[in-house]
Amino acid sequence: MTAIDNVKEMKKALRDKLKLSYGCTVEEANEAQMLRAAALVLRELMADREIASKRKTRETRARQVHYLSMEFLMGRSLMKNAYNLGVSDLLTKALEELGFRAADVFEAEPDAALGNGGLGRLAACYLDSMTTLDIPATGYSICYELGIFRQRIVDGQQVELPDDWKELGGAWLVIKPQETETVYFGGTLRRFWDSDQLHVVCEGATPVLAVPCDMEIAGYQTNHVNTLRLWDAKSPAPLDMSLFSQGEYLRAVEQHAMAETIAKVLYPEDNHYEGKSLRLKQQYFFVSATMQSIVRKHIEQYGSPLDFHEKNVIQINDTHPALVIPELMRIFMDDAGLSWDEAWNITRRSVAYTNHTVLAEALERWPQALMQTLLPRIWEIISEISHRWQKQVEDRYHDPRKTAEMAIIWDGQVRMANLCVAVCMAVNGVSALHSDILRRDLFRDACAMEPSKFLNVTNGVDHRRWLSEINPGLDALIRDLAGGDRYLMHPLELKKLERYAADDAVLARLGEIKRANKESFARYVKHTSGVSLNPDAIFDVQAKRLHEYKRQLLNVLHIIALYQRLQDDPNMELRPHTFLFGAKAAPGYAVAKRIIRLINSLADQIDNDPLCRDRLQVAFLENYRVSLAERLMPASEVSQQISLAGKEASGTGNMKFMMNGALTIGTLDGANVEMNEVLGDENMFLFGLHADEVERMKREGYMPQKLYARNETLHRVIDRLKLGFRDGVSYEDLAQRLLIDDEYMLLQDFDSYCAAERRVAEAYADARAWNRMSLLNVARSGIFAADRAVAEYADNIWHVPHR
Ligand code: 26Q
Repeated sequence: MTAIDNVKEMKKALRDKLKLSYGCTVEEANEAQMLRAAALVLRELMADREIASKRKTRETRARQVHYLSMEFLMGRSLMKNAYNLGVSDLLTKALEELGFRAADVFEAEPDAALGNGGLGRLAACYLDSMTTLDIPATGYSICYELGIFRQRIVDGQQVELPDDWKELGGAWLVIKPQETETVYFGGTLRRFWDSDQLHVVCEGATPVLAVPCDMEIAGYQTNHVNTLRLWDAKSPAPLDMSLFSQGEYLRAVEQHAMAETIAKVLYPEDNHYEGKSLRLKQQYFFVSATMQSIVRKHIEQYGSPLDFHEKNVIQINDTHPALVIPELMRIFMDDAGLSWDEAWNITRRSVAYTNHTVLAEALERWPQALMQTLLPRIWEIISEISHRWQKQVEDRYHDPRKTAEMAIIWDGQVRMANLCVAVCMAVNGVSALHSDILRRDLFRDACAMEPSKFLNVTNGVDHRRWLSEINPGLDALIRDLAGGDRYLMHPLELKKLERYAADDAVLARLGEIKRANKESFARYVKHTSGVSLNPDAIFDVQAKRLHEYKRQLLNVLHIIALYQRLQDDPNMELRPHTFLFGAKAAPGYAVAKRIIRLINSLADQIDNDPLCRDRLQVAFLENYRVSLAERLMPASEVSQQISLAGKEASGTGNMKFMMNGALTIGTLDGANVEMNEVLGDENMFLFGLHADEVERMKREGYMPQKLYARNETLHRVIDRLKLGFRDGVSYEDLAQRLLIDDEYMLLQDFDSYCAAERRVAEAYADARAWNRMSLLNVARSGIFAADRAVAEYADNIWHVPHR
């Protein structure tokens, strides 16, 4: 097996790769070229291990996990792979000795941003854990040419730019044309009998080639290597006009255009469904290619599809890959010749579904007409599943209302969540509260039919990346106090830090680490955007996608209230407070974009008011992304997790902040509830309605205008929104939205939120007590490691062994 044991070997390997791929010397190379050379060196280390891992899986006839997701938000890989392969120090030294600044080489890598937010980043964290736990697993998605857009702020407003990542980011991809699959769209169905068997074929369909671009995934302290398989779309035939007659020519052009657009771009909507035909094509494209390739490999090894479910489990990340269900049925029946019942039994036992949202607008409902024309055979199979399910529901409930609610096809729409719930062997939510809401509310009646298949697996994050790799100061402290690097494989060992909760020296050191991280983040922000952050101020951070349910606007309302208090009483005691925001808005989400503009208007106002100098600051961090989060988390002191209770399925940013010692101000929503269970009320700042209170108040009639009329502080804040700030932009529209409807109950939670913010400010005044709470947050964050979550999937859903 290829190995690199010292700096000298590493330098030689880098030189060789530079020569091979660029024909240049170290002296001639720039950072980008060196980055590619380093990627090639690490890929070579992984390649042997990957082959060995695959051989072992084959020889032991082990059950394999296939994780299907429309998104994998991988971020950068160089540091991560070097870390997992145990060569990060060697690589850093070698780069420096070759005359490079290692940091510049790492910085040259673009994020592989093939995802929107939580769901995509979760998939990336789970790939790391599955590999580290020695689980034979493969991730599948699309090799989008453009990832999530790059965000720029121009005159306070979001502008979207294309994220052309593949030029350099492609250094990690291995293209495997020999494993190409063909996916068919459209056409018409024809049936015929042949030796007593009914055959279904689709004629005149448009073929699109799916070409694998594989990314190797190294685990930590293991030789096991898994693969992330990203499918690229290609047209089967080159466009050669001279070959075609008139009619064929147009068809060929259309086919070509279809193939070329499928893998073009990631849809930038997060927690919002849009019934675009291209999105459906993307889903079927990657699902069909994936399932064909999995079944093909299975039959190659085992000779028959009948034991497919014993050797394979398909995990689907939300409903986006739900077409696996009819596609597996189709492959088993039409390609492998199984009967409906045979195909059904295998399919049902192979697929498991994770739900990530209860927001009505995020549930996928595809128009029947679109499905019929684009995927005629898939439509037929879904119709049959739907009929059989409906009969089961009727037999059980004899209730037309339930029949309507639980239907898979209804009102000209195909409801993907109901399809998954009807078919899958397991359905799970992503936090205890969210899973309860699924069982009690969204999937209540299906749950009553088969309660044992509704499970919870609380999310987790890759603590090796999100703590150890990005926060070396804290990592060193943990190693000193909690048994060296043991916590990297055993995250619950972080608990050992608790012994030092009363140790002044340790608490002081923790404070110094945070201070140094803040200074380093401030330098970075200064360097990249020109904005000066005051490191003496508390760093109070809300970083996540912009969505009304996440209530960035509530944060803004409080800041305006604080600003008005300062204007009323310029001599008031106010500890320096810096509010940081990072958020992308979906390009078509007008309200979200207005909120971004508002944050920038407010930042500008406060920045230009001498009253606020060194006391109050607001900054909007442009282009929030994985690599920026990696710099931000270690520098954060307050973590804003303030969604309306019942709306945030779990949250994962909350866990990353906690691991890095930030204290949470939050509602009892998603995984915050479980954070509260380990921290107690005394180590976080809770506020706001509980999920059941939200429901009750909505039922009984909620009237935000009354709060506006009665609450003077709130009244003034809302009036200021209407008036706007020094840039002359009025936010009357946002004010009206709050007064008329206030769907996410900002006004209701406003007072309680302001009170919690006051408790934060008071607590911060006592540095020792603050550092103690911070230490306890780090110490108790171990259960939010992805290793724990993946082990639960392995034990309770996949039934596969692990380390
Ligand atoms: C669907 C159809 C058409 C176009 C886009 C979409 C789409 C895309 C992305 C729908 C939803 C998403 C993303 C959802 C998401 O990120 N959900 C988050 O998942 C996290 C991981 O479980 C949770 O922690 C968050 O609470 C949840 O909001």
